[in-house]
Amino acid sequence: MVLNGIDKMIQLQKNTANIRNICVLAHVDHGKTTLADCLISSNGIISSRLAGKLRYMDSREDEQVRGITMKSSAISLHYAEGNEEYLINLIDSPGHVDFSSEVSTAVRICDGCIIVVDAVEGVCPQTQAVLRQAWLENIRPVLVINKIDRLIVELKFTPQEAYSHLKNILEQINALTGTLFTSKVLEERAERETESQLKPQSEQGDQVYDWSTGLEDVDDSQLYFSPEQGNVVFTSAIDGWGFGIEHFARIYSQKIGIKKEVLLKTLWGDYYINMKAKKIMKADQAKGKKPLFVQLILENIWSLYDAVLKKDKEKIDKIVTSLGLKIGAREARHSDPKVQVNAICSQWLPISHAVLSMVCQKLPSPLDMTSERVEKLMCTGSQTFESLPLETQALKAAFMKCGSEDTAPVIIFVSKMFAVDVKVLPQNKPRPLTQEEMAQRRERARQRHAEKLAAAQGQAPQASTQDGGALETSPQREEPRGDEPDMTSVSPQPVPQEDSSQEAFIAFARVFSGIARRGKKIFVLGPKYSPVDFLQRVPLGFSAPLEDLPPVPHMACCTLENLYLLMGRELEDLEEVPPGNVLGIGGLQDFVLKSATLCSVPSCPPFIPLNFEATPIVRVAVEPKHPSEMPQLVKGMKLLNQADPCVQILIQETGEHVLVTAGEVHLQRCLDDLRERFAKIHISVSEPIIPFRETITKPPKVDMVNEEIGRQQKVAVIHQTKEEQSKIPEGIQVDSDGLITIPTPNKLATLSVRAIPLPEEVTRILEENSDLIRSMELLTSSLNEGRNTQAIHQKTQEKIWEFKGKLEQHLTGRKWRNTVDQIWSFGPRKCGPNILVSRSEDFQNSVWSGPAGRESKEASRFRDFGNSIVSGFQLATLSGPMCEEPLMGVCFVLEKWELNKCAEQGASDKQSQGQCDLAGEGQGGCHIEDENQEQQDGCPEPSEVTSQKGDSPITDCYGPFSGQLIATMKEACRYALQVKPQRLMAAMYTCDIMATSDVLGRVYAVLSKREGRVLQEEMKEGTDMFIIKAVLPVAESFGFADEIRKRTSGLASPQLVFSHWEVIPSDPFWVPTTEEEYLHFGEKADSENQARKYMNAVRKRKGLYVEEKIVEHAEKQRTLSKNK
Ligand SMILES: Nc1nc2c(ncn2[C@@H]2O[C@H](COP(=O)(O)OP(=O)(O)OP(=O)(O)O)[C@@H](O)[C@H]2O)c(=O)[nH]1
Ligand SMILES: [Mg+2]
Repeated sequence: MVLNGIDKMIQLQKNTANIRNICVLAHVDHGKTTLADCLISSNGIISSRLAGKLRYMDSREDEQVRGITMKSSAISLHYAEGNEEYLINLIDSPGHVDFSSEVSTAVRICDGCIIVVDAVEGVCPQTQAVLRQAWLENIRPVLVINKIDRLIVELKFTPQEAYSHLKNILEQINALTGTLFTSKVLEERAERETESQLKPQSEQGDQVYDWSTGLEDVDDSQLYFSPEQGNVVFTSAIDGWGFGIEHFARIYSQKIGIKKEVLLKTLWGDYYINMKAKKIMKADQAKGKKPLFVQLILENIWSLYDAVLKKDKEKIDKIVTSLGLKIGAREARHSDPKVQVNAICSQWLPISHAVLSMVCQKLPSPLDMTSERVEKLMCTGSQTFESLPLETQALKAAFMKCGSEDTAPVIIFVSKMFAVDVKVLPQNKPRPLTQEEMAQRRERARQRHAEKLAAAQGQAPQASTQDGGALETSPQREEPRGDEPDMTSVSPQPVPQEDSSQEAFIAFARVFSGIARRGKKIFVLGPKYSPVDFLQRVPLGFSAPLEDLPPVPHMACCTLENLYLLMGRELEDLEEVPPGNVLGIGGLQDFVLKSATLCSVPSCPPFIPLNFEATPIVRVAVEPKHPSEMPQLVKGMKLLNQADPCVQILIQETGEHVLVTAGEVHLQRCLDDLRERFAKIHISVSEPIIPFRETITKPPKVDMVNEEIGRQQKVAVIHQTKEEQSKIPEGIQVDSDGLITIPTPNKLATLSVRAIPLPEEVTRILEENSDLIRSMELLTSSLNEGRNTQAIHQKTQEKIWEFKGKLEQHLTGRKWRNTVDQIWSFGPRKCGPNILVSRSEDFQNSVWSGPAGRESKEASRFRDFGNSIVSGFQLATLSGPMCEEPLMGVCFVLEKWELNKCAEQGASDKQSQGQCDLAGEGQGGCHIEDENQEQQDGCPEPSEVTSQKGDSPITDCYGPFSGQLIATMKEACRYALQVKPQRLMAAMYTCDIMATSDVLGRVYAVLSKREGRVLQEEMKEGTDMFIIKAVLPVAESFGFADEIRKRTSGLASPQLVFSHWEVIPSDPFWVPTTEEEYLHFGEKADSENQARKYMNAVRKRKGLYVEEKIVEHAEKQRTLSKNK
C-alpha cells in the first residue's frame, strides 16, 4: 500500500524550504541500498518485512544477482515530523569503484549526502573517495554508522569495546574531513594572497587584505561528525533499527530527570553518571566507570540481542513490555531470531525516523544553497566569477533564491541520461480511472447509446450493451471515437515502431531555479557554450520567437516534452516541477548526449563538468557475430554511450569498434546492456586490449645476473648485440652518444635527433598538466592563425608560469641546461608526456614565447618547415618502435637542423630530378611516406601543413618537401629511440584488499602469481582484518577479483583503481651476452621475459611482424629442484 499518492508529492514539491535532495554514499557493500529499503518501507512503497531483502533500488537483474548497485537512481519520499512535512528526494548510489561516475552524477544534483560506514570495516578507500566528491561539490554530509549488529553478533564485542571501536571510526572519518578542510582553507588563503598581491594598490588604496583568514579562525566545528552535533546516527539497516543520541536524551531526561540539553552534550563522550546524586561527571574523576553511551544505550541493545539470540522468552517479554511495544504473534513465535530482533527493534528504534529526522534537521534545503557553490557551478575552467558577463553574474541571485515566480529564469541541470523500457513510461501504462473519468465515460457512452438508438431502432439494444461494456474494460481503444480530439493524438504514440526503439531516454535532472513546465521551450547548452558568444552575436533585447535566433555554437533549443517524478523503478507523470526538485525529463534524447545545462535565458553559462574519479582503462573490441548486423551494433553502441556517464565508444583506425570501460564489472554490465537492450544481437568480444606505453631508460649498470657491466669481459658473445638487432640502415649516422643524423630523401635537409629519458617526476608533471598544455596549444594555434583571441586570463598565465617553474626545478644539471626554455612541442596529440626540444642555433621556437619570439629572416625561413618537424615528432610519439604504442617520458632533442638553400627557394623540376638520382634511396623514402599515410588518422596535422604551404610547394619525385620532413623526423625519432635501452610501461592498478588473517596467505599467493606487489599491510584496529594495499599490472588483472573471491571463499574482495604507469624493468629485446648470463639463462634464454611477452602479444594483435624463435632442439625438461 502506498501511503502517499502522487498528489501529496506534487503538493510537497512546492514547499521548497522542506525539500531535501540527498544521496547515499559509501564504500561498496556498506549497506546503502539496504538503508534505502528501510526508508522506502516507511512510506509503504514496500512492506517492512521485505526491507533489506528486496533491495528495491537495485532494479536491474544483474544488480540483484551480483548484489551490488550499478547505477544511481532516485525516489521521492514523504516524512512528517511534528507539524512539518518534508519531501525527501533520495538517491541511492553505487559503491563499487567501477561505477564511481554514477556517484558524480548523483552528488551534482543533491544538497546533502548520507555517508554510510560499515561499523566493522570502518573507513575504506571508497569512503574517502565519496567524501572527497561530496566536498568537491560543496554538499553537506551526515554520517550513518551501519551494521552495528555485526559488532554484537560477529565480533562479539562488549558494549565498552564497541564504544571504543565506534569512537575510533569517528576519529578516522573526522581526520579525513580535517585534511579535506585544511587543504581547502589553505588553498583559499593562497588564492586570496595572490589576489591581494596582484592588486595591492587599488585606486582608493583602502583595500586591506584580511590576513585573519587563517585556519585557526575558521569555525570548523560544524564540519566534523559527532553524535552530540546530531549529525551521526548508529544503525543496523538489516535489523531495521537506528538511533541518534537525541532520541535517548529525550527518553532519559524524562526518566532520570536530567535536562535534555545536558544529556545531549554528555551521552557521547567520556562522561559517567552518578545515579544517586543524579549528576554527570567527567570520566577521569572515577576510573572504571562506564560512559553514559555504554551504560544507557549500548547495554540495553546488547541485552536485547542477548535475550533474543539465547531465546530467553521471559527476558524478551520483559523487555518488550518495559518498552511498551506490541509484537505481532507471528513474529514473537518465529524461530529465526533475526525476525524477532527486527520486529522489536524496528518498533523501539525505527531507523527511518532516526535517519530522516537527522536529514531534515541537519541537511540544507535547496534554499540554503551557498554562494560559494553557485559560483563554483557557474565558472568553468580557470574563469573567475567576476570575469563573467554582468547578465550572467545576475543569475547568481536566481540560483540562491530558487524562486518559483513566472519571471524567474528556468535553470535545469541534466547530470545523466538513463534508458528505460518504453513500456514503463506512465503514458504507456494502463492507468486505473478516477471516479470522475468513469462518470464522464459513462455519460458519453450513454449519449452515444441514445444517438444510436435514435438512428437505428432495430439492432440498437444489443450493440449498445456491447459498446458500453467495451468502454469500461478497455477505454483506450474507444477513445478515438470519443469527443476529445486531443486524446486521439496522444494514443498512437505508445505503439513502438521498431524493436530497437523500445528504450526511451530519460534525463536525470534537477531544477535549480524557476518552474519546469511541460511544453516549455528551453535552451540546451553544451559544455563549450559561452554566454559571451551569445551576447556578441545576438542583439540585446532579442524578443523574436526562439526559433528565429541566429545560430549560436553549442546551443540548441528544445521543448520539455515529458516531466516525471522519479520513484525508483516507477515514473509518474508531472505537469510541472517547481524549483529545487529532482526530476526526470523525457524527449531530450536528440539534444543531450550525457549531461547538459538547460536554461530559459541565454546568459546562463553551462555548469562545470562533472568530475569523474575513475579513468576508463579497460578496452575491448566488439563485433557482431553475423557481419550483416553491423548497423544494429553501431546503433546499439551509440545508445550505450548515451546511457552510461563514463563509457567511451571509439572507432579505431583499424575499423574496430572499441568499448572503453572503467573496470571489469563495468565492462560486463556494458556488454550485457549491449546484448540485451541496445543492440539486441549476438556479439563477439575481443580479449581486453591492454594499453602500454613505450619509453627509454638510462643504460643499466648491472646485467641480468646482477654483475656489474663493464668490469667483466664479455667472454662468450653468443648472440649479436642489440645495436645490430635494431638494424640501423646505411646512410644514417649514429654517434656513440646516440645522436642520429638523417637526411631527407631528396637530401635538401638533414636532421640530427637524440632521445633522452625524462626524469620520472617530469613525466608526472607533464601528465598532470595535460589540460593546461592543451590550452597553451590552443592559444598558440589561434595566435598563429592570426585570430583575435581574448587575452589569456591572469590565472591561466600564472598556472603556466607555475608549470614552467616546476619543470625547471626538476630538469637541472648540465644535460638539461636551458632545456625548459627550448621546449618546442609536447606530444603525442600536442599535449602528451613527451617533449621536443630544439637546440638548433638558427631557429628558436619555444612553447613559452609563441612563434613570434625571435623573428629574424633566417628564422622565418625555418619556421615554414617547423610545423613538419613538429608533425613528425607527433607521429613518432604516437606510436613507438616496439609495438606501436604511444611513448611516454621521452625527450627528443633536435640538435641540428640543416636546410639546403634550394629548399627555401623551391626546387625546380630539373633540380629535383637531379636530387632524386643522387639520393639513390628512393625506395626507402617512398616507403616511409606510406607508413606516414597510415598514421595520419590519429594526428591530423600533416595534411594541414601541406595545405598551408600551397603557395610555393617544393615537390620532387619524393613528394612534397614538407611530407618528406615529417617522415624523416619520424624516422629520426624512432632510430634515436632504438639506440637507447627501450622499455615497456604497464598500466598499474592500486588494489585494496580487506582480508581476515586466515585467508591472508591465499591473497598473497594470488597477488604474486599475477605480478602484484604489496605496498602496505595494516591491521584494522580491534578486528582481525588486514588491509592490504598493492599494485597490480592492468594486464594481469582480468579475473583477479574473481580469483581472490574464490580462493578466499568470498572473505576478501579487492577494489581496483587505475593509478599510474610503471616501467617494466626487463628489456624486451634482451638476449644473454655474457658468460654469466649464458650460464644462468641458457643459450636460448627461453625463460620468461615478461616485457617481451607483452610486446609480442600487442604486435600479434596489431598484425605486426613478431620475431619468434621456433625451438629446434629443445633443452631437456627438468624441474628446478632436480637442478639444484
Ligand atoms: N549484518 C548486517 N548486514 C547488513 C546491514 N546492512 C546491510 N547489510 C548487508 O550488507 C550487504 C550489502 O548491502 P547493500 O545494501 O547491498 O550494500 P550497498 O552499500 O548498497 O552496496 P553497493 O550498492 O554495491 O555499493 C547485504 O548482504 C546486506 O544484507 C546491517 O545493518 N547489518
Ligand atoms: Mg547498493
